[in-house]
Amino acid sequence: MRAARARRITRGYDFGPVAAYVKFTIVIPTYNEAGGIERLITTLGDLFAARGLDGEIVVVDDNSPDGTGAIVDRLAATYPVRCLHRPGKLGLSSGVIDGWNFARPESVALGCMDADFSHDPKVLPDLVAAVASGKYGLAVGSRYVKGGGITNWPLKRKITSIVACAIAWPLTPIRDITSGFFVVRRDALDGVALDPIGFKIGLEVAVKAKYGKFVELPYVFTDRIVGESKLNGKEITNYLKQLRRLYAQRFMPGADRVAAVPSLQPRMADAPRATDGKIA
Ligand SMILES: Nc1nc2c(ncn2[C@@H]2O[C@H](COP(=O)(O)OP(=O)(O)OP(=O)(O)O)[C@@H](O)[C@H]2O)c(=O)[nH]1
Ligand SMILES: [Mg+2]
Repeated sequence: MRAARARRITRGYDFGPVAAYVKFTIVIPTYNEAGGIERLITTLGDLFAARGLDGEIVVVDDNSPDGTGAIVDRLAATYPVRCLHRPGKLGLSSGVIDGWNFARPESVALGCMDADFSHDPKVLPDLVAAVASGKYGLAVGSRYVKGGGITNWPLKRKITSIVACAIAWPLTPIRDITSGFFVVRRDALDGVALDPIGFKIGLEVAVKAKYGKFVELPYVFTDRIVGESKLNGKEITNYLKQLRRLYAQRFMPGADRVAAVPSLQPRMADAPRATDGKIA
């Protein structure tokens, strides 16, 4: 098994002013997020301006019936945001992968976060700075290091989250593997077959990408206050399927050939590239 090359930062950290010189793209997948998307884009845009960061925001919207995509298109005139419009609800992980392929070519770091303010925008510059420093190829926003946490979750959901992380431990030493809030070096994804199943794109990246060292930076997860959750029982089943495939690939390479369905494993380089903000 790969040696643990972790650093979990629990006290003050300073990666220097490097982030200002590194171009990055943060992808936000959306489905019916009209209630909060404008506030998130303005918050991120203002944060980038205040910190002198060269960040691009890519929203991947799946033709949300509530008009999320149109709100993003309107904001594109004022903020560093572009919307990739997909024809229907195609899933969170495939949205992030398509968004990374749609990112401007000059971005050398790629990330993702949710649209519902569960992921604290103020932590994003630190994730970028950690990757920009050159010390870490992957920076993960983490609820499960000192200083991180969760507010407003019922005990049942907290236990589900801890169990979901625990059953992935043999695959990766990253503690908060279901976080969904991270930044990775773009070249760490070159030629990597990311499986777009389900909600947990972070697990795919953590297990498959070639990022070298990683770091977990604390953030406090806040439950959404607007819009509705898209997490359902099917996504929990998808997570178990994803884990089964990853375990097979890691520990039974022969079984991998049987389990791997080519159409489910687009390479970054092979995935469709949209140039005009639309994927057919
Ligand atoms: N493009 C796209 N985005 C999606 C899809 N499913 C979920 N999302 C987005 O992915 C992000 C995470 O979804 P959430 O519904 O917040 O899931 P969650 O955070 O696990 O659940 P809650 O804690 O209840 O919010 C949000 O920005 C959603 O709008 C999808 O099929 N397509
Ligand atoms: Mg959410």
